[in-house]
Amino acid sequence: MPNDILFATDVEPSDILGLALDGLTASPKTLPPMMFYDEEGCRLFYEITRLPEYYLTRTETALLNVVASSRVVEQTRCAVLVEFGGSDETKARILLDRPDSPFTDYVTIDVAASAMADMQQRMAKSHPTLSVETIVADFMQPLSLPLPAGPRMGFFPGSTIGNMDTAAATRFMAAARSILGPDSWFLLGADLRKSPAILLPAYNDSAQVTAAFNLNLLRRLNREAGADFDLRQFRHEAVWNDHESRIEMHLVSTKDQTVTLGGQAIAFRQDESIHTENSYKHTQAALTGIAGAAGWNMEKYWQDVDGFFSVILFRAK
Ligand code: AVI
Repeated sequence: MPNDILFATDVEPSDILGLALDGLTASPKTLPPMMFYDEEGCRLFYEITRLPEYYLTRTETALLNVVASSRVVEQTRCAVLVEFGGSDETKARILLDRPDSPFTDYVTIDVAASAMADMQQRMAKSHPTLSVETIVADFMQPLSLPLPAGPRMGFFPGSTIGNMDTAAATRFMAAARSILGPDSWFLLGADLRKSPAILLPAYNDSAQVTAAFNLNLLRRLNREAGADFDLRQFRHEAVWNDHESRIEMHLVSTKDQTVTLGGQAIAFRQDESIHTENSYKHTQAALTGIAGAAGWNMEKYWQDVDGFFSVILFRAK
């Protein structure tokens, strides 16, 4: 299942080919969701976040404004904000822009080195007194990273945790706990389980931007891995898997066909799918359960009036 980490724009071409071959020779076929985020994929994802059907971004943004205007963040006395995957600082700015923000340091950890360097330049202009550091690392590993001293708050917005299965989400939260150290806090943004009548359009929008985002994976493989996918012979599909409580994205072959990749022929039957992404939709109890198993206690919980999205503040046990 595609359950690992995202936003790896700086993947080496040889890795792309190897990862794609691993997934496409497996049964059922898969491709890792981190491959979505080449330049065009990042642009399409940004468009997705502005779609009327994709309620996640605007709902989380509204909630973060509520969180920022409460005194809760200051009361943690955290001086260091550590964003996991932070090459787009838009949401962190909601916390950092407060006149009474307690943060003196903003650190981002990601594998996308070039996007983080751009972010650092933007922040240097807008926040000249804030110390901004970028760390190029895979934050799924419980490494000891050179973080500034002082109480730290981890930040993981965007419901990216939903793109991991429970085991991977628990591993991530435990890695964050060990990276941030004792006395740390963690602010998580996560989408919630709800009716498929709301969920399905968010992943199958009428402007077909999500379809373009999904199909762009094949375009990337054609360009970077020498594949010969005919994009007209695959269609985007988003389905709700109630048992697993997740939206699944697939690319479905519209006919029997053979595609070549790295000199290897990959056969597709008509209607056979490549499973490209899972987006888990948890309940509050499931989220606090995952965090609890990884060494975090829930301190405060926010959700919007519709109960669509949650922002949760955790404290290290
Ligand atoms: C990045 N991630 C939280 C998005 C999601 O909603 O799972 C990726 C996405 N896939 C399709 N639309 C958006």
